[in-house]
Amino acid sequence: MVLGTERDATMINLADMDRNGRINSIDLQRIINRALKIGDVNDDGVVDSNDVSVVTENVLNNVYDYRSDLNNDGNVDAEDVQIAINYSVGDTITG
Ligand SMILES: [Ca+2]
Ligand SMILES: [Ca+2]
Ligand SMILES: [Ca+2]
Repeated sequence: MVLGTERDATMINLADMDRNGRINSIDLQRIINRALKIGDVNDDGVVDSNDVSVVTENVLNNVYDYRSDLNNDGNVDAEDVQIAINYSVGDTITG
């Protein structure tokens, strides 16, 4: 008898964020992003196109907002917009 097998399967299911049957660094990154709400610039609990808009506006208006500085390089620029897009695409966070 192997204890925890069913639970392990559930955990694997939960951790496989992109549902490709494997747990790798992409899944890990998504879990971390979700846990830390990286990319949730407007703090509404979801990472979506609204967050991309906020980052884009900050870039256009030369506003430095630490939440918009997604790569933590001290600038809010096109790179952060790209990161926001990457986080928002294909990731449906529903609470
Ligand atoms: Ca995966
Ligand atoms: Ca948001
Ligand atoms: Ca940045």
